Amino acid sequence: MDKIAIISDIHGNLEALKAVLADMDKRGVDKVYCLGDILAKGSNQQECFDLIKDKCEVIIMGNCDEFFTSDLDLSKINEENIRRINWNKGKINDETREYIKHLPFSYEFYLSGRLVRLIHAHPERNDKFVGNIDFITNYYPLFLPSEKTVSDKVADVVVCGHIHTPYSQKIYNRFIINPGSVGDSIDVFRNDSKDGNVLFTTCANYAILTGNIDSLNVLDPFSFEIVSVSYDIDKELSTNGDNIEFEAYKTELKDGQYRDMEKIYKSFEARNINKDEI
Ligand SMILES: [Mn+2]
Repeated sequence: MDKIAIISDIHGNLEALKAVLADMDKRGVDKVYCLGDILAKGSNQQECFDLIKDKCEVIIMGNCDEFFTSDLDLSKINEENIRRINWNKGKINDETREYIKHLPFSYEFYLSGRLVRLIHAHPERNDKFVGNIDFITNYYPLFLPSEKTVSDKVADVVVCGHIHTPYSQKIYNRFIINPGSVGDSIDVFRNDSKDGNVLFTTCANYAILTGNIDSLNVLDPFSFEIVSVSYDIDKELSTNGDNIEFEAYKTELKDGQYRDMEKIYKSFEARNINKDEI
């Protein structure tokens, strides 16, 4: 059987990336695929890209990869955001920028009779947020094809990242698998009286899918796992002296707390989730 590791949302965190690559070596992984968001947030974006280009057979484009390699009209953007954009844009060289610009939106393959589709966030947009805070009816569209997907088939397994929290969901005889984030793991549901150990949140996460690649036999065995690996967060932060958003980045890495919870709370409202009941 084939073992495919799937990584996502590395966000310039080299220590976390090295930790997951070392872990998958120990587990005898055959291939590594990447769901994107190599760029943004951390200082070591070029180094992460170099390693990922070397190790990954498939890389698709994340929303941050697209944003920070595109030609932006800065005239309507405020000064603070222009500084942030320029800092991130300066983290990779021209050759890398060209390469990332041409990454595909999605990728598909068969594994033990299942059509597996890789997308960064959603089949229509790489920045649309669907995840573990959604009701069951929000999940089905993740399986549907779009003009941007490779085929027009409904997927049996969708592997998507973007939300930075690992989860899996089985509905309508289909699986959603979210490997979480390698370099910027967070949990948006937080409550001091209910939270488990924060070190469970701040580990680097990735997924392994096991089955027979290219097999159309639905009776072939299929499994997946989500793997959490610790890494040296302080060492990574010690290489982020130039980070334009160091404090926000540090909070995410050390506390697993997203930097802009107001944005999350707005999305809770849109989903009729009362944040005071969490
Ligand atoms: Mn993303």
